[in-house]
Amino acid sequence: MAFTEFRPLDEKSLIDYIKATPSLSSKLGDKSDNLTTKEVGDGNLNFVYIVIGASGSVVIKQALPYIRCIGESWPMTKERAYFEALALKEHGQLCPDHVPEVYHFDRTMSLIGMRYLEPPHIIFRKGLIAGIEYPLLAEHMSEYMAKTLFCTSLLYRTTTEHKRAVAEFCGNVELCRLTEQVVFSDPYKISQFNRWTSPYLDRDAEAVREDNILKLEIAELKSKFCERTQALVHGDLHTGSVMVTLDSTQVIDPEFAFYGPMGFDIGAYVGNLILAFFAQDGHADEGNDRTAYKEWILRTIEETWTLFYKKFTALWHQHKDGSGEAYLPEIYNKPELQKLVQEKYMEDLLHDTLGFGAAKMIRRIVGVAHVEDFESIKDDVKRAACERRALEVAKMLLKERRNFRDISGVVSAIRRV
Ligand code: ADP
Ligand code: SR1
Ligand code: MG
Repeated sequence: MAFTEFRPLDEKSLIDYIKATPSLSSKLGDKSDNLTTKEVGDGNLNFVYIVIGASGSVVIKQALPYIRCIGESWPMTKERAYFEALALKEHGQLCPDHVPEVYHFDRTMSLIGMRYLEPPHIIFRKGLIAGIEYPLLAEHMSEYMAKTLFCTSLLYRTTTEHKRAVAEFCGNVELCRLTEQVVFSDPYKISQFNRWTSPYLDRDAEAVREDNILKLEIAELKSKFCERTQALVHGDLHTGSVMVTLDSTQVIDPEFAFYGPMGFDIGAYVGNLILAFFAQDGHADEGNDRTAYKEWILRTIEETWTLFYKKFTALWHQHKDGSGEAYLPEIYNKPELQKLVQEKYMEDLLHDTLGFGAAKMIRRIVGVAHVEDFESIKDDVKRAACERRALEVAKMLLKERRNFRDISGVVSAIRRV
């Protein structure tokens, strides 16, 4: 069977596709008649199949021309698969230990074949709900963010290389526009897509829509999101985009990738950890009050930023005489000036991280797409109480982010709520 034009696959036609595609069939062993396939997509947008053969496995991800969790009434370009494959390859080259290998990409079919992250890998968000500690996670995530963000920025690249890459990823405009809508616009106005734990949070949602200072701040962040091409960001780096075991951390799902502010990625990740922190009281029971786990989450936030800072500035130091054109060595050659420049850069980045992180928290409480951390709390009253505390912290971080000088101050502020 030829696949010369786009068609949505199912568990059966997928087998024909694999048999006709050597880069996939070669991963699965000889007896390609004995393949098992299972659709496991629990994300918001796409279809994901696990395929197991006699001596290997692959994951096949296909984008259909709409948003899966809403349905065909919300069309969305299937070209998102192209940008996901491009970002997986680019980030995978920079940080192969933490990005699954791409085996195959078919632009016509909007289809990616990649490494199957086999059990015991689970989605990190599910681990957070279950209360599992991951000892290497901060080390791994800080490495992923430091390498991918530093090496795609002007601290490492020439302006010519950078502009060419920016131009390519400008093509992912529809996914960026989706984020503009659901993160920076809808939560601040009446929208048919918004929802929240009603009636308990009705007043809270209304307060977001009536808060002028919040609107001032979110406008500034939206402008940065749309206008700043600082690095190739993942674009959707929440805890559902990370798969983990106790010793492996893998970042999946960069279909929202584009050249944007670094703080959008770090903020998405940290913001989702803060959401997980506030959800813990809803998961507590007689056997486990989750106090120790909440401390682990706070420690993870602090270690992630601290290690990221260390690794990012180490890369900067290592490449200070390289081809990056942001701070030319002829001008910034004095150690005291380099220190000044780095401190300013990293402080601005912390403020962006807090701002974007807060925006990502707010959208998950009063916007269209919610998180399992809260959704799995069955008691509405309990869930609303957890969500309200998270919302209050997010509003504070968004408005007061410039007053924080380091991550320990942020963690203390979260603990005080
Ligand atoms: P979406 O783009 O719809 O958000 P995701 O990329 O997040 O889709 O994938 C949806 C689900 O499929 C994940 O939550 C995970 O359970 C599973 N999955 C995705 N990629 C892999 C992979 N490489 N290995 C194993 N499971 C995967
Ligand atoms: C309709 S919004 C769906 C959301 O899911 C994705 O993971 C992105 O976060 C997007 O905003
Ligand atoms: Mg996803």
